[in-house]
Formats: sequence, C-alpha cells, structure tokens
Amino acid sequence: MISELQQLEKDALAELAGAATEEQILAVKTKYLGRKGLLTGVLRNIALVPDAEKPIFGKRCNEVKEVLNGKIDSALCLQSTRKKEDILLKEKIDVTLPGRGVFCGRIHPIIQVRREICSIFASFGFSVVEGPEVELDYYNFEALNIPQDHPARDMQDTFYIEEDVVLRTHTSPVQIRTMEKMKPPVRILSPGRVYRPDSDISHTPMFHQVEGLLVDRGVTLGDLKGILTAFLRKVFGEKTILRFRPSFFPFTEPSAEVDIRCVMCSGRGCRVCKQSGWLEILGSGMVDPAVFRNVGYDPEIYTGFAFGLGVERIAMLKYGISDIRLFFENDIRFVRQF
Ligand code: 2U9
Repeated sequence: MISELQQLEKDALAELAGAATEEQILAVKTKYLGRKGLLTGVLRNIALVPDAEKPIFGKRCNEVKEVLNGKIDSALCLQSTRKKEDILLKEKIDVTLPGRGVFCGRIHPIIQVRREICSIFASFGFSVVEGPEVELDYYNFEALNIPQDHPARDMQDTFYIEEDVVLRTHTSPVQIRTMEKMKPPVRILSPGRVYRPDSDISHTPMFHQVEGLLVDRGVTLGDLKGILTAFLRKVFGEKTILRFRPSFFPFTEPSAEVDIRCVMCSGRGCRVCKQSGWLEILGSGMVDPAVFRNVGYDPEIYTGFAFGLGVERIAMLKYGISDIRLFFENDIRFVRQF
C-alpha cells in the first residue's frame, strides 16, 4: 500500500510538471485530490492496511496530500503570473508615438453671426424673444397687414400645414404675440428659423432671420436710422458707408431698405454687387398704424420702427461666401474654418 502511495505521488508530480495551462493543472488536482480522485480512493482503502501500519500509512497519506496541494497551488500561482506577463508584453504601449489629434466641436457660423447680431442689439437695450415656427395664418399674415390677396400669400411662397396654419415665413409673428401681451415701451429682438419654398444659390427653404421692434411715444425715422447705422458699423466696421433706399412692406410705412457700400469692391462695381457698388443688407420701416390697431395699441399715441435681416446673407457677405447651400451641407472642412 505504501509503495502504491509513493508511485501515486510520483505520477501526480510528473503530470503536474507537464501541465502548462490552468485547465491542465486543475485536471491534475481533480484526478488525484478530487472527491473521486486517486488519493481519495487510496485513503478510502485504509481498512485493508494492517492495524500496526495504519498510523504510518495515514501520516504518509496526509503528507502526500499536503505536498500535492502545495505544488498545485504554486503551479496555479506561477501560471497566473505568466498569463499577466504575457498580456503586458502583448499590450506594450509605444509612448514615443505622436499623439492623435482631438477634434473640437465648433459653433456653426450661422449661429455665431446670429449671436453677434443679438449681442450688439442687447447692448442697445433690446431683449430677445422667441416664438413658434408653426404659426397661425393670422399671426404670420393677417395681423401684419398682409391681406388675403397679397402675392406673399401664394402657395409657392409659403409652406402650408393646414388652411390656416403655416410654417412662419418671417419672425414677425413673435412681435405681434409680444405686443398682444405687453404695453409699450417695447424693445425686442426676435431671432429664429423661417421657411419659404425657395431653393437656389442664395435661397434655402429654411433660413435664419433676426427682426427687431421698438415702440414708444415719439419714436421717429431718425431713431431707426441711428440704431441701424450703429448696428451695421459694428458688424461691418466703423467706416461702413450706408444708404437708406425707399421701399414698400405691408407692415411698415414709410419703409426703407438699407444698403452698404460693397464690401468686396468698395463701390467700384463687381460680381457680388452686380456692378451696382451697393449690397442690400436689411429691410426696415415705421410700424404701419394698421398693425398697431391689430394689437390694441393707439397709433395716435405710439410710434415705432421695425427691421428684418437674413442671417445667412450677413454671414455670406462677412466671410465672402458665394453659395448659401454651403452652410447646410455639413461638410466639416467648411464649418471648421469659422
Ligand atoms: C412687426 C411690424 C413690422 C419687420 C421688417 C423687413 C422690413 C424686411 C426682410 C429682410 C431680409 C426679410 O430675411 S429677409 O428676407 N425683412 O425687409 N422686416 S420691416 O417688420 C415688422 C415686424 C414686426 C410687428
């Protein structure tokens, strides 16, 4: 029996020496020390050993068990250290490699220009007001003195949602809604997305507008000229030359369009200004008394001026961009330049 035990120990140690993986080591452990293992089997047969040899046999059994347990544990330990070392070797990092660039997000150029416009008017005391992009016909047209038969009402100029619901074609409805809610003085700016079914090199079906409205007692055309001149000189430079040209809008009377001396050719005439030397920048006028009556303001007491501009147009002139569609193509090489 003792010699059988000795042989068993020898075999187990030899097998352990040949076990390379964790699974193989654990297989040796199960084979010899498991519940149905060989050493366990030998121990179970202790009854067959003569009584006198039983203590020595028992002691040897325990010794073998301890030796095997110890060797198996250290084999497992060694194996796991080797495994970790292998991983570390494979995952070696070359710290001398140049770093990968991190791409930073940017504010879209249109939003940058919109913010610039808003902050200039904020410095003049205007507050920013926003409103719905899906708008009632009443706020988009009727209240602004745009009658039923006005050409701007034609289907090709407006996206209709329902018979009396449209995608707003300008941000003016926001100002009607504001005047309905508050008494003068009013000094507000309404930036936002607007929609018109146009698409070419200078029109997209959605574009951004900023409109402004100032209402109080005694507001004059001189105030309009002063504020808009100060604004345009802040955007295009203090030396900017501008002119106020008579125009017509249903919601303002009198009305004026404001042009600046061409930023490309300084007035000599070029492709951008169509040889005229001037660039159309914004529309403006004194609020029509009919609009005041629609919101319950007395036009005998209050006067005011309003203006509107397209943010894309300002951005195109500021940065010398000839195609409006570049703003909406999301080509990172374009957007990253601003
Ligand atoms: C109220 C009363 C009057 C806003 C105005 C313009 C002139 C104008 C265009 C500029 C370029 C639109 O984006 S664009 O195509 N706008 O010419 N807008 S006066 O007048 C108002 C607004 C609200 C209650």
